[in-house]
Amino acid sequence: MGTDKADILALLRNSKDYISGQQLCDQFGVSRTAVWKVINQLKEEGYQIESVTRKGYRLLSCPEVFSESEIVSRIRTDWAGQKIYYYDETGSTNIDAKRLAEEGAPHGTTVVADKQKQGRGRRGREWESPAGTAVYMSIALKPDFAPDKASMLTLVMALSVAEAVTELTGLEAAIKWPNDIVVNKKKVCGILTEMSAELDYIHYIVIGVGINVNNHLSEFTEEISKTASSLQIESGKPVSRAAVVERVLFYFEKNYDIFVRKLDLSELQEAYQKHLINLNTEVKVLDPKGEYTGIARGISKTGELLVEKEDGTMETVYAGEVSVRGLYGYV
Ligand code: BT5
Repeated sequence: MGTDKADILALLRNSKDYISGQQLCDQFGVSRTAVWKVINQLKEEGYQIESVTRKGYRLLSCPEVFSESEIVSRIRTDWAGQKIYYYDETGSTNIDAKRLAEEGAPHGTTVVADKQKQGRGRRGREWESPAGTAVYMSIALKPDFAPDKASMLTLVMALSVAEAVTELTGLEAAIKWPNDIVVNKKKVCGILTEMSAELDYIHYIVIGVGINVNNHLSEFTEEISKTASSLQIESGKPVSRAAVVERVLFYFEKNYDIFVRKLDLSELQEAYQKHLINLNTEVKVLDPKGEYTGIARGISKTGELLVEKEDGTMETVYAGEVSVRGLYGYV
């Protein structure tokens, strides 16, 4: 039933003209009553669907519905998000995706939630995850490359989110290496990559993405109100969360397939650097072994940040304990 609904929605969305009830029945091999039921369900969810005798149905407007069928009806990828699990509320989509991967879910399986009760950042930090405004999604991957390549996937995802946000909003989405997306110097997205592996074998990888889409400033806690923002705050317009999910999966699939060809970032470096914040400007590297400043010169093809020190030597900065700041404030 779920799929029928998504399929019918997709057909209505992609058609400018009326689609007759008969056409829907034939296409999906279901009865008139079944079609009528689905149309009514969609109307209840807030879709405005016009029905005209002898002509059929036409979709007039899609509200900001965030549901399994709204997302599934948009997806046009080969493998990323081909299977979607949608929850109104969950603990953490990363934990769900890990469980599904353990249970044998295929490569590309994606979990999306409207709200998380235990949204997590890196190293046990919290990810604020209120209902109704943001995207929380996690994609499970089952690659056959070595575990030492996995950290590059955070960068592949960061690039994909930056491309999706730029396309949907026209905003300049910048990547704060390695795992934040920043608009106008405020964090709108964080990425958490987790892996289950043996020394030389990956069981699965889960990449979790939290994107503040339609949050208002008042929805952020005091703690992050100065550093966080949302796509709506920055663009002045509400953005469809289902479209965000679809575009992120679309770009991720494209970029991942490019990445696996060489198992490095050489073919994505240029696109990545276009979005890289602080490129060719001064940054401070907060290395536990000692802080230093230098000029960010881009990323290496294995995903490290390259920082040119005053004496002209190039430092290779590995993600992990190190964090990088512009000289002023969070970015
Ligand atoms: C991250 O960690 O930025 C990774 C966040 C990943 C969240 C996604 S949501 C779907 C999936 N399921 C999960 O449970 N997690 C993933 P980190 O770099 O450690 O940044 C965390 C810090 O960002 C916090 O300590 C806050 O300062 C700030 N922060 C928390 N919530 C935020 C929000 N909604 N928007 C902007 N900043 C936030």
